[in-house]
Amino acid sequence: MMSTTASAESTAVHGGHLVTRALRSRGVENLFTLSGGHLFSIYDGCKDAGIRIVDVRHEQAAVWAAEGYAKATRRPGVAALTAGPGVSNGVSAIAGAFYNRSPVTVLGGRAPEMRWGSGSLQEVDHLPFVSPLVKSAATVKETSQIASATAAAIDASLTQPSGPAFLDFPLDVVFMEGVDNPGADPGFDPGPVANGIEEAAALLRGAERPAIMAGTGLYWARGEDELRALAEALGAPVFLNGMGRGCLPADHELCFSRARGHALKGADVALAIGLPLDFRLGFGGSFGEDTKLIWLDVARNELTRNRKPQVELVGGIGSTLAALREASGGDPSRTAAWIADVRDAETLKREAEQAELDDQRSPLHPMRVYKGLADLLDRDAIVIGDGGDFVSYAGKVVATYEPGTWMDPGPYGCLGAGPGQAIGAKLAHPDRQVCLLLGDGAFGFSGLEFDTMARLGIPVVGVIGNNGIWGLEHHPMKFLYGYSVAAELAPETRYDKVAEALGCHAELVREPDELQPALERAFESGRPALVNVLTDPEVAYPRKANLA
Ligand SMILES: Cc1ncc(C[n+]2csc(CCOP(=O)(O)OP(=O)(O)O)c2C)c(N)n1
Ligand SMILES: [Mg+2]
Repeated sequence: MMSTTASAESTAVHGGHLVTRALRSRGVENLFTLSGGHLFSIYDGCKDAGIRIVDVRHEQAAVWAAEGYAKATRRPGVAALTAGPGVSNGVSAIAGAFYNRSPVTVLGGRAPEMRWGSGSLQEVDHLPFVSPLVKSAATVKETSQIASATAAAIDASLTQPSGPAFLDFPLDVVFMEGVDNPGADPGFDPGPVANGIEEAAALLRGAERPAIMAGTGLYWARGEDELRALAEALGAPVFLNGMGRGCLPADHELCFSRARGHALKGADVALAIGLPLDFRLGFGGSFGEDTKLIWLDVARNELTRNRKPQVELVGGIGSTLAALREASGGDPSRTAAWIADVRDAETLKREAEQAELDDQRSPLHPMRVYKGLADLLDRDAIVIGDGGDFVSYAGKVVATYEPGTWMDPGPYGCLGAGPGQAIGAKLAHPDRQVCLLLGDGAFGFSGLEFDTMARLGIPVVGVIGNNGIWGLEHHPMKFLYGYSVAAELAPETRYDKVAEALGCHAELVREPDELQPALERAFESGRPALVNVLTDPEVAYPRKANLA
């Protein structure tokens, strides 16, 4: 036996060990996967390296679990998918991670290189169909390159702007022996201060009605402290979306949500941080026509063509926010009247919500469910949304207090992301509450992951808003055509019994008064749990646009 790491690393080992050597070097503790023979040597490497194998029931859930882990920690999430259908099953989740900039590394099995083109089982070249959805994609053709290529893929996923990376290993290459090492972990690079600080600071200095809108890129860039300092120095109201939620606590005096439309339209200068000007911002039209827009991100984004910013800042987000604070001086009391105006708009909207939160109807109003949950969730609870209208309501009223504690599918909008993300988040933070909000339609995609939770002892608490329809499609179609097709589900389906059969704690809630005790029992059970709440199909989330 070799006794030192250095000598061990110059000994030939099989490719699976080289993969896990790279994973260890980057602090990876979990491998999310679904079995396939192409992956056996990697599993053998995990066994020796002490990396936990988390085996799920569908490959997309493996990638979503890796993403949930990454979102909860800002560390790399890693999934291993078997050749062919394993990889193609993971594609929707890879696409989601791409639009969420989630640092996920997907390792693929692959038919053997020595027989390539002879018609091996599951022989398909994955690179053409994953390449548009990842930051880097490659096939490792030499055993002696496995550790360095794996480490490079993880490093690429974490480099700002972060995002998924893909690497596949031909069966023969990953089962054979070789010598290779991952090299040093480059660590987090916050990036340089952007050019254009003076121009942007001059706008902010002169602003009477500044506003800040920050998104997912702020979170990945670890910019929350600098955001807070700048907002406080400017006296600017802050709005957050995507993974930006929680980067300023919901109860901070400058954190607003309901007044977003009012404040972004009324702002004379707006600072957009770490978000593309996509449909979530009305393609740039969420800001007023006369609002001067400063746009900051770690890389250029082609969606600035939707609305040309007055100043485009491209650089490290934290460092640039710090430089902006220094250069714009700022006197927060200057904006007191503006803040009071935004506060009024916020309060009005919150008052208008109260009747729905208190609604005592049965089946329940979705808002009533969130009122019940708000009383039970800890400040650092991780809340994950997966569904249509039920989750839109959650996005509106669930308060987020810490970075990395709100997750949804993101702009790619793929239903089914929730259970996997919840598994990854709970493994990352076993001591925190992880609450998974599910539409009944959404449950169908990944509901079998409640088996994974039960089998592996991952106590996520799921809450279904069960309205018996694909609500977000049913209501708009009815509005457009006067009827709806393909948007009906069976009413009152006992998804709780499904979860119970899989080994989870389960509850059915029909009446508002049953909600609180059922939620309490679910959290106290210490087991994965599913609370199936019957909700009113007549309630339609009031939305302006559905598809664009
Ligand atoms: C993979 C995928 N398929 C289809 C859609 C389109 N879609 C968006 S929301 C929605 C309805 C969701 O229904 P449910 O989960 O029951 O939530 P509800 O709207 O009823 O609250 C559908 C089908 C999607 N976003 N993702
Ligand atoms: Mg539904």
